[in-house]
Amino acid sequence: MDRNIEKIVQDCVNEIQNKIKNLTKLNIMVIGKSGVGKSTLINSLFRGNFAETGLGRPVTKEIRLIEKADFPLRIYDTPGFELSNAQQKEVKEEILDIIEKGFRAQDINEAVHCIWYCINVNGNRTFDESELSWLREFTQSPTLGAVPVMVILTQACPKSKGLEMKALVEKENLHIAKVVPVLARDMNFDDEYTAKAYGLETLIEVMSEALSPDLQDTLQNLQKVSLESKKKRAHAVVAAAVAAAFGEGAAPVPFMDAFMLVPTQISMIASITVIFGMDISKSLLTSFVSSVVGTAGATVFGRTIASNLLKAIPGAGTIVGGTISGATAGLITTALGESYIKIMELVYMGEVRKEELYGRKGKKLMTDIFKENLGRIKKK
Ligand SMILES: Nc1nc2c(ncn2[C@@H]2O[C@H](COP(=O)(O)OP(=O)(O)O)[C@@H](O)[C@H]2O)c(=O)[nH]1
Ligand SMILES: [Mg+2]
Repeated sequence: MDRNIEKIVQDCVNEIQNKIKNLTKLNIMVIGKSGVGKSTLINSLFRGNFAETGLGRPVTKEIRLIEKADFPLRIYDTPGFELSNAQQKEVKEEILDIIEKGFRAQDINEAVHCIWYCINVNGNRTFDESELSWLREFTQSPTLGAVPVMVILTQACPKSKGLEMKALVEKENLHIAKVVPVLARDMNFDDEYTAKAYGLETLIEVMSEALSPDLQDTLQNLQKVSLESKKKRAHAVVAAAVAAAFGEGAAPVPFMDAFMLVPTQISMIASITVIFGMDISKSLLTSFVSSVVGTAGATVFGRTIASNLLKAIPGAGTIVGGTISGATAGLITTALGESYIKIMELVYMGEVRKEELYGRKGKKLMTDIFKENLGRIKKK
């Protein structure tokens, strides 16, 4: 195998591991009576069957922390919350205490990033007044600061009832970010009727809007319900990579030195991999890199960019004076990033098995996708 390709792939693998290791941990405080569907929600939303990995360790009398080594999610769970008067007070104090400690740590990995207050819709004719009054009091605590509170209406079926309850909560004008009705898993009724799960994608959108930029990659890495949300983030990564390296006023890239492009592109590929939250093997990356590099005999990542590749892009011109313009390098990088997103999408959707991408047919598919993306740029 080409030594150059081998090195690029190894750098890519290292960069992916590095980015995963350095993902900011997302800390969610999940509050709600036992049985409302907190664990089910977490497992439906995030990869890794996280909430099944045990009860977590007690951090206070009522609150447990679920965490897993090398996993960028930590859940503060209130598994035994029953809303008796004494317990209500106690849980509130404990939650505020944990939030306060998080602030004091001055470390984003220790802060509580958002709060889910879960209320069960199923079987509720109206609200348990004590639940609303708890929430009212809780959301007025100054300690809460800017930590967003989301009210999640769990097991919200039928949908109409979920919406009814949503309107009721919203009427309260509480200090909360959003009310989101969800049905985390399909629900069967007497084998005659199945209510389909819904609302999870909306919850991811709401989370994405509420969380700081530092947590966006983490959120996407963890969530397994919204392809659209992953793609949106991945497109943004491509645009940012291109703008940073080859944006307006970027110097021409010395042609013989076009490997200057490599770190930018490797970092971009690694970020997209992290966003999709899948295990991507060295074989797949090798296959991808070599199929892209092989296109029109060009080394997109490498030292040279063949002139016939440049011909595919109007205005790119030929290689004059030993440089290619920053804009051209940007266009190629865009095509590269968008192609990789497309491949991740196919694997994510199960339309292509990873193993299928290692062989000749897989390489051909990836080459075609890359050419198609270059062609799309040509049209613009
Ligand atoms: N079909 C279906 N069952 C759910 C849903 N949410 C919760 N359940 C069921 O309700 C029960 C309690 O849920 P669980 O997640 O353990 O509640 P927790 O005590 O709040 O963590 C379990 O039997 C779940 O299977 C849902 O969205 N759909
Ligand atoms: Mg639970």
